[in-house]
Amino acid sequence: MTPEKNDTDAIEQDIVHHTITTLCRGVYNIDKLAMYQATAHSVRDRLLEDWNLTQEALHRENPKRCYYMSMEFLIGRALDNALNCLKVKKNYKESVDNLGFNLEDLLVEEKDAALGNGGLGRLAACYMDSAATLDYPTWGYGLRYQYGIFKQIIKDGYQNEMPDYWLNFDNPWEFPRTDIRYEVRFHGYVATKMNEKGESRMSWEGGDKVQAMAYDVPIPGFDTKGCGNIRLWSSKPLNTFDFDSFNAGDYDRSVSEQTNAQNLTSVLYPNDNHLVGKELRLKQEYFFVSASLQDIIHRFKRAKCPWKDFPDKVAVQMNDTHPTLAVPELQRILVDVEGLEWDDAWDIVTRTFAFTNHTVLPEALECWSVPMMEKILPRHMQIIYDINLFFLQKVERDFSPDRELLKRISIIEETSPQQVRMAYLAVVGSHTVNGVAALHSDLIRKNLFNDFVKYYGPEKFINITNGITPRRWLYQSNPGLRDLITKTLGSEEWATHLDQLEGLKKYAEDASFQEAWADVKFQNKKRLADWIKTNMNITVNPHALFDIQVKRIHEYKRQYMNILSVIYRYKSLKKMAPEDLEQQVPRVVIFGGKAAPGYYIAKLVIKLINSAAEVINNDSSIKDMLKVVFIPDYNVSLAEIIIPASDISQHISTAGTEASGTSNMKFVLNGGLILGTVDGANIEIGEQIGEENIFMFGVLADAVDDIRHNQKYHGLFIDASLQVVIDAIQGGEFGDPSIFGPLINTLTYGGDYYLISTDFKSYLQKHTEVDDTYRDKAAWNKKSIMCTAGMGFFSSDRAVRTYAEKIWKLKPFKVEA
Ligand code: CJB
Repeated sequence: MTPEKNDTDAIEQDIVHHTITTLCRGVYNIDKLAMYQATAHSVRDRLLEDWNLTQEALHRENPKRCYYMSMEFLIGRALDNALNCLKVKKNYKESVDNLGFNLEDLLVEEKDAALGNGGLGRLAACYMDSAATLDYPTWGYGLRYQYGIFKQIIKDGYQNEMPDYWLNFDNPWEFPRTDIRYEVRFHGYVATKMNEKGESRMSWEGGDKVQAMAYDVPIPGFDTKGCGNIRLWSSKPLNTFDFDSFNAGDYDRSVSEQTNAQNLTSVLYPNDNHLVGKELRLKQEYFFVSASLQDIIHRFKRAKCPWKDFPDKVAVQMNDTHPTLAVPELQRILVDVEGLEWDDAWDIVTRTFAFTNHTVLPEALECWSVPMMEKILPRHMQIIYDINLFFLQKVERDFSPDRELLKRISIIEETSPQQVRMAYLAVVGSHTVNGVAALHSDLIRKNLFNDFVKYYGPEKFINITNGITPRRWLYQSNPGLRDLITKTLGSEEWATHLDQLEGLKKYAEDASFQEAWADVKFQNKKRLADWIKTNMNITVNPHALFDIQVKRIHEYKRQYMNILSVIYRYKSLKKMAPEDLEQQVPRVVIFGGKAAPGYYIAKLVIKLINSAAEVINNDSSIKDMLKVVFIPDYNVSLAEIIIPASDISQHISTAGTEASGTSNMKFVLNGGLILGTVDGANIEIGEQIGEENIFMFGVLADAVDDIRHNQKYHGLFIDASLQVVIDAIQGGEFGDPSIFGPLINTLTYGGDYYLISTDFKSYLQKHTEVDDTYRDKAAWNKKSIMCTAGMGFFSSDRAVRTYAEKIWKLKPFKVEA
């Protein structure tokens, strides 16, 4: 693209051209959606030039590449990001303006690509952004769900789920690759066959086949000609139509294959940190790894390198255990299809894969029943048994013959029926395993993978603390702060060198800088307050302290504890004399997040928040000192409005349960303070920004087991403050108390597994400290500046660079114009 191509006149012409040709519309009869589409198509033309340039160069030079396999990519909207990356936003704004539209109005017409549940999927999207920006030859592989995460609707305070029809309109950000298709088999049987060399080999035969078709999603790098790619697979029927059934009048059957095949990639499983052992999910996982590996191998074979060089050309990162079937699948291809010896094949496999663990929660660890695996993937089950046998033999021979140890470390769990422990398979099949924050990596070394650490040695188990892309999470979502930082530091280089934010520290006590800083925050709070007014008809005061907790609703994340503390605050405000009430710091407590549709307790938490909000927001006696808002359908685009508006955000998981958290990083990057437990990446955030700038409370991870044990045998201690709240709920102050019975029971009769009663008092104390600090505006502003200034470490650029250097052994591959 020549520079003139990005002149405003040329851009206008392009948009008009796409209106007439791509959309087949007259320019004088065009609404916002169509204008968005025409604009998006013209931006994509520019992006595609970079995409082609990059992919052609990669094809030509054939450097080592990394493939990031993830069942989830929570990308969000693409247009604004592309405009920023290509550095054409200013001109587009002007061109769109000349055509009678406002660019900001068009941006919101785009539907989020919401192919993920929460942190894990969003992390994958941030990593793709950084890999492209840093010119690492990295592709994502995933599934093209027709329905992403459900749309959350709140009705009478309860969560209702609606399908996410994200592909209803044309999607300019994906390219169907009708020529890139692979067959994927399920079921069938295993036979013995002679290969070309006359050796006897196992062969997976029969069964049903579906086709995987590729869709490419370009991932622009920021300020580089390089453009990355996420290749998503969509299932298609192999034979589209059964004419025999059709002719025999059996119309349903004639299209049944088509329907079955398409169903495979229809919908994203809406569970976060929770395994659902469904057959369709297992099929999705295999479909995904089979298609991806066929594609990777096809590309590898073009260069005619020997198989032993495969790990020098290919690194595969498994994003959690969801892609772990790739381990037995590559082994199967190498041994059964390519005729390699088992040990040679296994050497290649274990030099290729690496595995990221994202959770220690037992309910989230994938285990597949052996009978189900045998039915759907009979050859893989045999291979997994063999991998396990050879592994256990080695452990016994080289390390310890202890039966108990061998039982503990076995990939197969001897339950009835037997289960395949996917995390163990991933460890055994990978050269490197990483956790996602320092504490989390320590915990997996000490607990989940302890036997493996002893056997393999500690080097195999490393930590790479998560990161977030500063492009989406500051540059794009917080233009006010972006411009202030750029003006202060003298350039925008910080967007790709986030450590440069350090340069803000010297202005932390500068009164006029503080004023400018605080004004940006106020404008962002106003933007959110306006959104809440327009969309929810609730009035909130932007001068109040904005206290935000947005994330998946889960017992371990303790939104329940948050709403209990809000009720406590409400009860306290109600008791106050008018002159005391006036002295309080007004608060707006904002919640957002989806609960898995089958997660009953999490859905009750949503109901309690909404019921409490209803009472509190309509109680004039507390003089607007407290407002509660549950923002429905929390997603990436809403996060971009919500996060820059926080004074305080809450990350209050029971110590040891949140692997890292990444929204904590986003809030702090945007100058929001944190109220958090000593968990996940909160700890490292405190170290980076200074412990005096973070509000931490609660028990430590290594105390949790003992406390649970004590609670079990000696009962709970319910503090008076917590009892006030329980009494209020049970007394019907927030509606029919029987509704909340099961929720209260998780505390009183359920043993309080997440230690709310233990942490409640210190949590309330921290809230008071937050209020007191907020009264001193200069002190607060200084902390806020120090927050942003200390966040350089949490750029996903740092994280991806570490993966590339320590795990993938990958070098940047710079594309020249
Ligand atoms: N995580 O979002 C998910 N889903 C899972 O099934 C397991 C873990 C989250 O991954 C994030 C990225 O590493 C972490 O920051 C977060 O703590 C973890 O819950």
